[in-house]
Amino acid sequence: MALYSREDDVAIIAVNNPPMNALSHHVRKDLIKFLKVAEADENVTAIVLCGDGRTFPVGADIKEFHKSVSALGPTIIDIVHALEKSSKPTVAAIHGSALGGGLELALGCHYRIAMSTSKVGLPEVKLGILPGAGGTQRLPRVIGLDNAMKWIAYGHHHPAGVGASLGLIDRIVAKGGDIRRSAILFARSMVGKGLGQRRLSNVSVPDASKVEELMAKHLKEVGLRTRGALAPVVCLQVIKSSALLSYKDGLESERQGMMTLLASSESKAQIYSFFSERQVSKWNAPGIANHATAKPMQVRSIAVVGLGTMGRGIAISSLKAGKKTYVVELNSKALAAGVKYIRGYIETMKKRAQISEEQAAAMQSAIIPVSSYNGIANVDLVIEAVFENMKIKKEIFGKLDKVCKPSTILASNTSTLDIDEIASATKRPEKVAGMHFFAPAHIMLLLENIYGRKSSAETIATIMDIGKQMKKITVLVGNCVGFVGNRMYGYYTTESVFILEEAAYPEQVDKVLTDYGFAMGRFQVGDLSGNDIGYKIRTGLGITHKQQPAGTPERKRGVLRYCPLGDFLVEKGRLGLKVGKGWYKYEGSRTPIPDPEVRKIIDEYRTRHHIVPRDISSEEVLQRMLYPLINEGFKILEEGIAANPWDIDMIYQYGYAWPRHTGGPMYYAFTIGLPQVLKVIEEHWKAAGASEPHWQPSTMLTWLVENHGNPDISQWMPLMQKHKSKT
Ligand code: 3H9
Repeated sequence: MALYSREDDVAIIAVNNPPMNALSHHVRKDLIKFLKVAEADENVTAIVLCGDGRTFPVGADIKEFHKSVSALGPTIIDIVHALEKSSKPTVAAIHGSALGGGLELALGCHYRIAMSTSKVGLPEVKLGILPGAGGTQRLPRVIGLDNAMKWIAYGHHHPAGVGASLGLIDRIVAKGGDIRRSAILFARSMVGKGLGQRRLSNVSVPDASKVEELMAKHLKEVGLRTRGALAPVVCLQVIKSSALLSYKDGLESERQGMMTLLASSESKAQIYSFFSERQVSKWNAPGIANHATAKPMQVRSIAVVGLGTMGRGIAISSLKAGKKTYVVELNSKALAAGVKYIRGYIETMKKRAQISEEQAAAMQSAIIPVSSYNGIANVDLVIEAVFENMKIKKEIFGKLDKVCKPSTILASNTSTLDIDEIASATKRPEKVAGMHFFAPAHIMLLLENIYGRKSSAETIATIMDIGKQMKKITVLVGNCVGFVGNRMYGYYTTESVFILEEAAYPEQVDKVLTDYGFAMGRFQVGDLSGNDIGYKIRTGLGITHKQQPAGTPERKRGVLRYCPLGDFLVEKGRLGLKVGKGWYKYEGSRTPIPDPEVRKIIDEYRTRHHIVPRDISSEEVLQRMLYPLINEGFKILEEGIAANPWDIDMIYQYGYAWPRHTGGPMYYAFTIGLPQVLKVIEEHWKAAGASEPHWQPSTMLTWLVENHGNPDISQWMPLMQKHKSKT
């Protein structure tokens, strides 16, 4: 709802719809009603619009999208026009955030004043839509076309001060000031001053003459950054109308753009992503604990064991979260190098104004270098980040268990190894868990937390809480080889080399993936992270080409199909970007260049095995890359390793750069339709049989299709649970 009050001659209309003052249908009804009251009241000379509680409205109610209620009048644009039309000065008093429809309301007001700490922006593009309450036509009239294109096509939130420098905010109220009081005084001071030029629909776009040049510039930039997404492009096209058409016609173009985008699968995927991102914090470890019942332990200090690339990034994340951070290396040279890197990184953040001088100083003084495990006996949480070797990890956990106080939680940053086995090296398995960071750990937003069979509720709640304090998208999963992310990714890489064998070169596969929306294709990613990583894992499994006794068929490992092309590459020293050659060659930059030598390796291999390369469609490449991963995702859900499909999708968006506008692997499967996905998986399974188990259809996927067709993604788990409880 909204609240109406009077302070002498000034009417105050306050949106009161916790937690974020979204402009739900009932709020919109109140706003129109109270604007009429204020307009009709002779004793009112000016009107202040504000938000109660945490914030100014942060936009339309996203929960109403794709439901009929969002279209129910009055709409936000009706309120924008009522505010603009008012004969009395209307003033938006902004605190917290004025975003989306919230900022559009403020753009309807004649004046805007804001707390210095507040943020403003039109982030609709991140929901796959555009500012649909006049924002595309009104913002360029205030801050110019160039700035409006940037703001709207990227959807960033901007400090109010930046808004003030562009003329969007008329007055800034310093931190600690009273925004409502300031707005009342400001509104009163504007009474009697003409409102003509304050009504944005009367104003023209200042840099309209540069429209074509600016369009070309922004289309190019947007194309590079938001690969394959429709909304940024439609946003730019609609903003262009503000320079070329009348306000009224521009609004019509905005309306049409909005209809197109709302109907797109992209907006549905983005809105799903918005809520999924928030849903993952409502974690559940069935039979152990959930977010609502478990209490985290207070963590004041964290020790990071191992200062390689991962350890350094984890230590920086810990320092950023304000923790006293013990950095541990037994070798003094490695310790010095790690500490030097971390200290240097903090200074760089300070230079780039990413942190203040005080924050930098606090972070520097919170670093405690340690060269023995005894030095971390009293820390609250240890995160081990040495290399991926079970024997070494168990040794370290055994030692940590002996020296650390009984309440210390011991976590491993393993990306694949069995957490229960690591925990078995200690006498405190209830205090052991996995915290799988993604490289570089201080930049990547994903944290995949793993609970073991014996992890306690408090341990799980604590690692989830630490993830939140580190400002990570923190997803809780169960224990299995590779957990969720890497277990699924394994089949993505397996299938990619089978495609090379049969039909394509690396650059052809990668192009299909980047056209789909990935920032990089699978082979470019391999080169970037180092092809030796996968080779080491395969060596651990005893399956590389070199390890086989003479006479072993090159394309088989036991009953399983195998492709040794990745082994050949590493054995020829093509480790990836770090040595200037891998699946591609690199000539002094990170740009991958298709390499005739790689083609030669593939061609010779094909000839040896009498494989005649065939034409392969982009559709087939995409299906073969993504469907095994999706199939494995269903197996993961079936086993309860992930509690919900959106947990998997968030892992993929934030850990593996899955394009957000398609939602993630599980949501993408829903968009395609589960029956269609299953059909393709079954065809491959029929053709490949037991030699390619990643094509064996998941029981859950099959059951859902046979019994429910393509049920809404929110229903997958409830339907399965119902089914399981009956059987
Ligand atoms: C729009 O305005 C379209 C218009 O152009 C015109 C249309 C015609 N609606 O994020 P938090 C919920 S599109 C419904 O955890 P924070 C959120 O789900 C909109 N619910 O807090 C969560 O619920 P729960 C354009 C919303 O402090 C709770 O509030 N605006 C909305 O980390 C707390 O949220 C945007 O895209 C909403 N609009 O971050 C801004 N917003 O507790 C969307 C939040 O059940 N909002 N909720 O999980 C945000 O980006 C963040 O909420 C914000 C605060 C940065 C403001």
